Formats: sequence, C-alpha cells, structure tokens
Amino acid sequence: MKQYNPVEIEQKWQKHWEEHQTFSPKMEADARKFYMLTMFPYPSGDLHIGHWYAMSPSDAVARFKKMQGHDVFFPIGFDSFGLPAENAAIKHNIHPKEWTYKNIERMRKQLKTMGAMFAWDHEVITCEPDYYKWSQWLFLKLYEMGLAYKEFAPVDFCTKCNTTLAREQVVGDDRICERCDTPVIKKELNQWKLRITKYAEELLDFNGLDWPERVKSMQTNWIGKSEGVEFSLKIAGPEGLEFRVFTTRPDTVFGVSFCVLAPEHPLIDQITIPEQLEQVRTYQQKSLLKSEIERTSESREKDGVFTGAYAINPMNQQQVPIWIADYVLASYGTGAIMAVPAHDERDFLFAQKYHLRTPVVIISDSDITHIPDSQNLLQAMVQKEKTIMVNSAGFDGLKWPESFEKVANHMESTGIGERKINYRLHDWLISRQRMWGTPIPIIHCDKCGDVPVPYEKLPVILPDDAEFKPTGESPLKYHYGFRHTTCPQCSGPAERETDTMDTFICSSWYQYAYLSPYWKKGESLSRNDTPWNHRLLKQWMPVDQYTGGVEHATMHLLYFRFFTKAMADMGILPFREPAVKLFNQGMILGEDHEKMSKSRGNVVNPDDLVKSYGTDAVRAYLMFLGPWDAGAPWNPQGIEGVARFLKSVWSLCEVRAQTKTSEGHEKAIQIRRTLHQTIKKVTQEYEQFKFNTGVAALMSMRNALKSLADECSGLDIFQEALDTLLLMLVPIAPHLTEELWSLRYPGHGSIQNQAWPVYLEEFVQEEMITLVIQVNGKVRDKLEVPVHLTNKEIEETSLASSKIQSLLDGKSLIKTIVVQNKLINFVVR
Ligand code: ANZ
Ligand code: ZN
Repeated sequence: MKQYNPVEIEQKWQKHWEEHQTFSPKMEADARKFYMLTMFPYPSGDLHIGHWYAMSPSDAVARFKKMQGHDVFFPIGFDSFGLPAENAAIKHNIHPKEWTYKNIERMRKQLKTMGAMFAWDHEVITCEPDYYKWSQWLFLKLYEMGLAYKEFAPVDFCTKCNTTLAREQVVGDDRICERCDTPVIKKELNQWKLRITKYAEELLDFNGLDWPERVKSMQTNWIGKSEGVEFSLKIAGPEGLEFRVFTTRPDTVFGVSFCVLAPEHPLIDQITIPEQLEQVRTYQQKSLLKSEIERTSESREKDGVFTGAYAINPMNQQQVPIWIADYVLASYGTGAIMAVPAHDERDFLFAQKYHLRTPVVIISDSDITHIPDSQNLLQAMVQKEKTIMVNSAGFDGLKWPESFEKVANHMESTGIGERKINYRLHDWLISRQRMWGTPIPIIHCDKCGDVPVPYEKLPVILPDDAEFKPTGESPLKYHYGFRHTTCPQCSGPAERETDTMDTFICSSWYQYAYLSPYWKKGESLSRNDTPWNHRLLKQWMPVDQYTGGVEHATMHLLYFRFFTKAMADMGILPFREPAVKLFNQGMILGEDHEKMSKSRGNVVNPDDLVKSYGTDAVRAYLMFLGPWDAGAPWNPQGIEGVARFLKSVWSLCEVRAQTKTSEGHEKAIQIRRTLHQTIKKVTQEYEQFKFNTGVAALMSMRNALKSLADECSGLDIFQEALDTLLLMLVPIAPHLTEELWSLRYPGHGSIQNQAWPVYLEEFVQEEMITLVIQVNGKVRDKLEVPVHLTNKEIEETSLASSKIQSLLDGKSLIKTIVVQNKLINFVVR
C-alpha cells in the first residue's frame, strides 16, 4: 500500500467532490431535510484559525447528519459590506469593492482547503446588487408597516475630523477618535431607525428554542424589561410646568428627598434659576462627552448641579429640590427620576455628597423596633429584605409586593400616575454615514417629503465611482449623479438619501437568501414578491442548527430574530423564529493562553498548518483539543499527536488479513463489544457536539484494534470494526477516510454516502464475572466486574472497595497476584 500523503489525497478528493457534486443537497420535498448554518465570514482577507475553529466542527455536524440519512444543506457566503473595506480603501487608495472582491476570492480558495461540504452553488455575497436589492425591498416593507422611521438621534462625532464615527472608531474609556485622539462628542442627526422595540415582549419569549442559556439571558438583560409606575411632578412656582418620572419602587415614594433630571432634559432651560445657569450649562457640556457606560458606571463618583427649582411630591405635597446629574440617562424611562437616597444606592451616594436629606421609609421585619439612622444606611440597604413601608401616611405596614400594588393602585385611581412597563432595548439605529453599504431606498422631495423608491425601481445601485475618502459627511452626498434624482411622486427635482444601512441588516435575513440565491436576478421587483423561492423556503426553513460566536448574542442574534418576526408580519414567512437550535463555539487562544493577535505574535496560520500536516489533521486537532463550546489554547505538540493518530489509522488498514481465524474466537466477542460500545459513545458525543471525547473514543478503538491486529485481522468482525472506525471518522477526517475507503472498496462509491453505523444494546453490555478479593489469601470481598479487565483495572477496582481499603490501611503492600477473570490477592505486611 502507498504512503499516507495527506496533501496529495486531500487535493484529489476536494476536486473529486466538487466535480461529482457529492454534497449538493437534493432539496426534494420529501427529504429528511437538515439545514445547518454557520455564521458567514466577513471577507477581511485572510481565513484565520478562528474561522477554522467555528467552521470545521460545523462541517462535522453536517457530515454526521448526512450519514444519518438527512438531506443536508450547509451553505456559505460573505458578509461583505462594512467599515474595514472602507478603511482599507482609504489607507491603500483602492476602491472598497475591489478590495472586498479580491479578499473574497482569496478566502473562497482558503475555505475550499477546509474540505467542508459547503453548498457552493448557493453562495451569497451581500454587496452584490442582486442581494442588496432585497434588503432594500425589505426596508420598503418595513417602512410601509411603520417599522422604519426617521428621527433625530445622537451620533458620535469627532470635531477635528469633522465626521461621524462608527462605534468601533471611538476608542478607550475616554472615548477619543481613533484617527486623531480628539474626545468624541454626541451630535444630533436625522437618522433611520427600525422599531425593534415593538417586538420587545415577543423577543423575551424563547419557547421552543433550544438556545444556550447564556445567550437567552444576555438577550433578556439586553431587552431589560422592568415594571413600575410613571407619574408627573409639578414644578413649585410657575404654572403648568411638570415632568414625568419612572420608578420601579412606588412603595418608596414617601422617601423622595430630591429629583434628578438627565442633563439633556428639555425642561432644564425653563426651570433653572438665573444664579445657577452658568454651572448648569458647564455641567451639560461636560456630560455630552461621556458615554452611557461611563455615566452609569458604579465605581464612578456621582456628581451633579442644583437647578434652583423645586418639585412637588404628589403623594405628600412636599417640595423637593431638582438637580441635574448624568447618572440619569436621557434615553431611559422618562429621563428623570424621583430620588430615594435611603433605598437606592446611587441616590444615597449623591445625597451624601451634597448633604441632602435621607428619610427612611422602608424597613425589614427585624428592624420593626428600631429604624436605622442614615449612618448605617448603606450597610442596611444591601441587606435585601427591606420590605415594610413606614413613615408613609396611610400605607404604613404594607409589605412588598403588596406595597407596590397598593401604592400603584392609589396613584392610578387618583390620577397621579399609571403602571408602566419599560424596556432598556432601543429602536435599532440603522443609518450609517458611510459609503460601503446598502443605499437606503428613500428620496427626499421638498414638496412631498420622504418618498420611498418604488419597488419596480429597485435596486438603488451603489455607484462604483463614489469618492470614499473622508469628507466629514456621507460620501454619497458628494456623488452628483447618485444624489440628484427626480421625485417618484411629483417628478420634481429631488435628492436621494445618502446614508447607507447598518451591515447587520444584510445578515438579518441571509439564511433565507441562501435557499435561492439572488432570487429574481436582474428582474424588476414588485410589492407582492417574496425575496426567495417560496416553495424551497417552506420545505427548508427554519434553520435546524445554527452555530457561531457568543459575541453576537445581543446584536446579530437579536436582529436575526426580529427580522423573522417582522417578515412573518409582512405575511412572507409562515413562522416567527429563524433557528431552532443554536450552539456557541468557544474561542481558540494562542499558545500563551492569550487571545491571538498579530501584536502578541501568537497567531497560528491555518494555511501553513494545512501545508505541513494536511487539512484532516488540522480539523481533527481543532476538534480534539477540548470541548467545542469551551475553546482552548493552541498546542503545537497536540497537532503532532493527532497527525500520528491519523497515520496510525492508515497503517492499521494496511495490515492484510492474516490466516482465516474461526468466528467463534473469544476475541471476536471482545471486538464486537468494543465496536458497539464505540458506536454508542461516538454517536452520543457527536449528537452533543462533544467532538473531543468522540475523537478520544475513536483513538482508543484504534488502539484496541491495533493490539489485536496480528491475531485477529482475519476475522470478519475485525474488518467490520475497521470499516466502522473509518465511517465514524468521516466527519472529522473526510479526506483520509475517503481515500482508505476507495482503497478497500474500489468502485463502491464515496464513503460520504454511507450510512452512519448503528449499535445494538445487547452487544454493548459487558459480560460480568464475580471477582474474589483476598488479602493475604483470605477472602475479604466480592465484586461484580466486567470480564476481560486488565490486571491494572482489576487492581484499581479492588482498591476502591472500602472494606479492602480499611484492611490495607497502615500496612505495606508487598505483592499483588491477579488471576484473570477470577481473583486478586493482596499480600501485605
Ligand atoms: C425610585 C427608586 C427607589 C428606584 C429605590 C429604585 C430603587 P430598572 O430596574 O433598570 O428599570 N431610573 C429610572 N429612570 C432612570 C434613568 N433614566 N436613568 C437612571 N436611572 C433611572 O431601574 C428603574 C429604576 O432606576 C427606577 O426606580 C429609578 O429609580 C431609576 F429604592 O425610582 B427608582
Ligand atoms: Zn415630490
């Protein structure tokens, strides 16, 4: 037999599979479909080991499912709009499109070396007009439904570069511009948003989804539902002025000793007294520079400024001072709070700093006899069971949660306020002042206002010759031909929207696009179309298994769900969740256990590894190095070991069948047991994506076969076991197993089309014997153990017996005698 030459056979089989379309799904109506989706890559220019770590185990899942009899669809594409292309363009003076397509070409080649069963004939590239015309179509639908709207919203802005910045261009805690280090400010711009908040409640419902708990709780926290009461406080003095506050603790309303408005609150201008105006203005300026995270950070000292005005607590008519402070966010609730320093830590710290009153209105059961003074308050506050209302007029003695209900009822019946549910989730701001993205299909007309581009006129093509160098505004503004157009309604002169869409839009529906890529390519669209072949969609959706990084938990994975719900409401989808199951792979780290990065010099390059070890070894090692969801550091010795294992499988197949041994051979039963046990184990492990333990089981099966090869290779069961070992190795090392299969069974077709092996429980069971345990020749214990344990296993099992342990305690073991399948005798002194 030939030498194992991974690189040679891998190239051969990759070509063969492509030519024979081995992995093209049949996509027939009756097929047992399995839609396997892995998050598509951004074409950054280089396929790194992280991509391999995300994708090759996904490929193993796909292959495993295929062998289990499913028609598997495992598509791939490129998420190809976005900022890095624009930055590279600016830096190297090359058009983002050119840069992107060059990278795609390179990465497609690299991806092919992975030998994955990607359905390449379904590839989608999101910057293709035939792709993004459907993103535009979807935008128009959302607009019709009132789910897309325009509003003034703050953006990060660099005053020196005179440009808006993307989130990732604002760096560090002091939030400076990535290019010039100038502190970034917030600036109000008229921008497009999608009303994801309309789905907040539904997005909290994960019923029927098999998603990791971690992702579900991250999404839940991100959506941040809270139930409380909203009510108004009148300003003392001027007639008619008032502001609203939101509180989750109406039971503390008698403890309000001041109120706080966010520095952006519109009322500030009207209520601030002249003596305080300068201080207030300075403070407002200062807080504009801060991020939300910074403003609400627990460790930061809370500060603020007094406006000079007072508010009236509607429950007891008390007048309390109104402050402004940036720990109150303009974007949450009403942008104003009632402060209860005795029972809220932030308010407490603020009150301490400015010597404001701290009346106690809630106590715990144990406090009944003495009410804590404000010195011990902070300490007391952290003790959670602060439940009973005191110093609260007619409400004294009420206990949480009844206290919430009673106060809320009172406020509602007297017209003071209403119950209110708030979400932390904001609507999704999708306008980007960027060139390399999907144009927003809206036209501004002086007469008609915002007019959607008619469906028939899609796509709005992104011009190839737009200036991409930074100018301070959306680059498309400076493209005369793009910007100037006529109004679809009145035919008068009009201007196109020059902002582009957030690239997360492209990835919010790509799983549907894969089924019928570039649907209606080159054709004109209509309002009643669907962006896909509806027959295929009904057969193939939803996604059965989605895999990708947990870093996408609160952005992509939320948008992905939101889009599906909105599309269901458009009437173009018959379901409301895009993916039934989700799995998050871990991260592969450098040898030094740090995140891989060029600057640390700990990056491993998959292309080099493939050249020296072959694809199968790289794949197998990535799957062997630890649980897939945990990730692990790279280990150069590890891949050597795995490469040796693959080689040893090769040489095991080289062993020619020796003399024909009789089938009744006692070893035959042993081999059969190992075989069935391994099938059971590996099947279970693969089902749960535990490839590391799956591979380990295959390794020990290989060892077992190796040790029996000389004696037993003539047994049919031995050859069956060897075949099965290969079958179970297909998802891990598809090329090696294909080659060995073709050598063993020339002309019998691809191993990829073979069925997954099944085990029989009766063959899995160990034959048991009664093991007698003696100490100095006297029988001391008896144990039921599997037959054919090694001497070492027998010794270990016996030593685990507590009876034996106590007999051996304090003695020294001189000798151990084992009679296989019968007894063990410990000789001690
Ligand atoms: C009085 C009070 C007393 C509060 C108490 C809490 C404890 P969640 O649960 O996150 O919704 N709050 C309301 N709007 C705010 C804003 N724009 N910026 C900062 N804080 C704001 O938080 C609701 C609570 O956070 C509200 O209930 C309010 O403080 C504060 F013992 O009102 B509470
Ligand atoms: Zn018009």
